[in-house]
Amino acid sequence: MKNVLVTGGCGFIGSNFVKLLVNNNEVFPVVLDKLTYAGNLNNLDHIDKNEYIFSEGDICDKALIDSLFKKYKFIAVFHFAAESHVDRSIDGPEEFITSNIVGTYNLLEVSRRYIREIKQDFKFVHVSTDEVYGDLEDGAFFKETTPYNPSSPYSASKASSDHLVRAWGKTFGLPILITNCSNNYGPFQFPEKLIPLMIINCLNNKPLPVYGDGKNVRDWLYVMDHCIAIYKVYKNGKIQDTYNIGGNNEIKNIDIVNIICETLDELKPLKNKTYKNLITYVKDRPGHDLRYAIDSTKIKEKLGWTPLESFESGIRKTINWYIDNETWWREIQEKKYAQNRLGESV
Ligand code: NAD
Ligand code: TDX
Repeated sequence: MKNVLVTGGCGFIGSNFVKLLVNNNEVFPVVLDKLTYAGNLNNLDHIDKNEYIFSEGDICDKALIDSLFKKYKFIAVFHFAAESHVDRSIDGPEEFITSNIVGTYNLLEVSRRYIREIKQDFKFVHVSTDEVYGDLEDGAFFKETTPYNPSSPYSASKASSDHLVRAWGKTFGLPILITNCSNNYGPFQFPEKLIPLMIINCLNNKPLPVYGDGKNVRDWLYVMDHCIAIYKVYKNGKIQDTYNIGGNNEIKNIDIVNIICETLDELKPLKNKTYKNLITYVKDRPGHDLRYAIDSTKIKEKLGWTPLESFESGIRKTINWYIDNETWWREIQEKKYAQNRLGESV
């Protein structure tokens, strides 16, 4: 089997994607991950250790990337590695500039030199976000042609990386593909993000911090549906093209929190009260985009992708996963992140 490089394969989406590759059994994943606070080797525990190779390292380390390319002769790169949390990018943007922009540049440079020498089929799949398009007015949807208008240091760094990837495609003929996806949720998501943070705070009987008035809208997609879409783009996407991926699930933050509370009221009932009593409105996130919504027509029509999971089934699966995997998140709480507020500073 031919090898592919999966950067950030110990993170939330990357580890779900490694699982998909192993199930598909068409290419062999080599995971490169720096194991930042968000990277967790436990995320790969449920996968047979013979089915992937793990290399600890930084995408900013060009010599390391070069040696991995020489050793494993990759036919593709799936580039997930990034600093991924908007709140942390407000507290400290530097890592976002380094990993998301410089790291992507390094991967592109090694890739282009490598294909010039090796002359084999190769694809560079860059995993990006709908946040590059910025705030969206009511009734509109992000299309692949929507101009970039990022609001946070995180989304600006992802926008920069997208521009670099496109430039390497146009100028050097690197066979690139870009995906821009909406908010993911599901197993192994680090509990700094809205959905796992709210589930775990409920389970710990802690306040549920809703930013601003809770009316900000995100378009939610179950993580495995995102992974399946990326794989379809890899297999059948048109080289140099971009594909938007979304769940067609526009939901206000406060409605998400209410759904989580109601589901937990049923699955883990409290005596004579509801989890909704824990809801607490807090100061808004600086630069908080009001609405995101994706138009996924292109990937649906050109590649026949459609999400398998409804929000109702996906959120129930996710809540059950966090109930069943307390050891996973307790270890994170004890060693890495105690779920305190981030990203308030301006
Ligand atoms: P995550 O924070 O859970 O995981 C990121 C992983 O990248 C971690 O394992 C971390 O250790 C690794 N990493 C970070 N910097 C690195 C470096 N310099 N070198 C090597 N490894 C490094 O993030 P996620 O939510 O899984 O997101 C993965 C990708 O998908 C990101 O590029 C993100 O922008 C994109 N994306 C995320 C979402 C979402 O809703 N989570 C939506 C669309 C796109
Ligand atoms: O405690 C919270 N309270 C709250 O109201 C947190 C953590 C978030 N929020 C709000 C802010 C957002 O409107 O919930 C919404 C979702 O927030 P996050 O989970 O932090 O995600 P978001 O900022 O939308 O970005 C996510 O989706 C796009 C990922 O973190 C990105 O990596 C991805 O690109």
